[in-house]
Amino acid sequence: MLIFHNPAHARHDGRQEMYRGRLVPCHETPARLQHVMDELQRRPVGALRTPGDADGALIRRVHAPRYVDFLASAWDEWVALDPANAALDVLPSVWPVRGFRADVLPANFAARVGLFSFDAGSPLTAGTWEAARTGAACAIDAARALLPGGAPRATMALTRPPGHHAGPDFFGGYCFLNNAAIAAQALRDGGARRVAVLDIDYHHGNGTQSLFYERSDVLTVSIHGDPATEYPFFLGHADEHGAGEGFGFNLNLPLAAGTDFMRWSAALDHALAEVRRFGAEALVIALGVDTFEGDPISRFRVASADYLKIGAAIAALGLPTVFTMEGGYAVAEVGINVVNVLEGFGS
Ligand code: SP5
Ligand code: ZN
Repeated sequence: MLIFHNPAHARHDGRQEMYRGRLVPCHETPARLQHVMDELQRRPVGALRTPGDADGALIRRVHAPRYVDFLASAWDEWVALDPANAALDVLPSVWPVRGFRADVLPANFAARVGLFSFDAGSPLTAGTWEAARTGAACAIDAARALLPGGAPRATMALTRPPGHHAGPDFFGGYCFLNNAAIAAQALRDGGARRVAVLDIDYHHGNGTQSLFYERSDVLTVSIHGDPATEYPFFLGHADEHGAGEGFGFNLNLPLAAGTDFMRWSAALDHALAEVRRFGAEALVIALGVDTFEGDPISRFRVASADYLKIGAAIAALGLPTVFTMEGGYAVAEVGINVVNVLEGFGS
């Protein structure tokens, strides 16, 4: 296992997210990744690498260029509005919902923050762009390291902020650039004819689904809390099968809050069978460990030891595999749970 870790991750350090009328401390913190790094010191299941420069052209084929430009300049624009803003994070407060126009780029900064986002839980900070861009570099390098001939079998983009909620031109759900989608596209570009993205984060991978919804070359599968009650609420239902060319190439497996490992792993078996049936030549796992029974914002009941079995079940597909780091907010256990998946997968 080759693990590309993001040396700039801690530069993304949000203060607060909006929750039930209050600003509360962010769940998505630098300490999460530090715990994974610490656990990798104790259990060196892979070799650590830092990424090279991000391939900006690839990022701009996955995400809309005007969105990427916005992310790159947002912090400087924010501080230019008022130097006192440097002590605050950027959070959106107005969005173009149904019937509003998204084609006209507003001159107003707050309007552009809303145009390019979908929740008020994902603060953009001084180092967000650097952290996100370096994370995308981890995803690209992790994908490209797999390509020539399939050794190593697996790689990981060990990064934050996470990525799977970020869509073609929006951030949200703590995500800014969709690392799993960028890895999948890099695998396609490198010659894998069919790539599957399997998202096992507690939350539906809405960004990844949207990015590939009309494509048949990338199968997207997500196992997640039922959006009827769970974030991100507005996508992730079982009747979303893909559109146009992509019809039949999206699979959602929503599960009720409270689901235990026995029922969760039945969904995993279903998902893995679909990946096999699709004929994937490479696999991306959007790895969130917020399915953990102790997660403070999620409601599945997966235990730490179960993550070993999850890794082994994924490995049994026998595919070149890129893992990307997504959610998981029981900070002290995030390292154990992530490294359990990698250890279960084997080298
Ligand atoms: C990558 C990822 O896992 N993103 C998840 C984003 C979830 N955002 C909404 C979280 C709602 C927080 N609820 C706070 C409960 C405090 N007790
Ligand atoms: Zn999640």
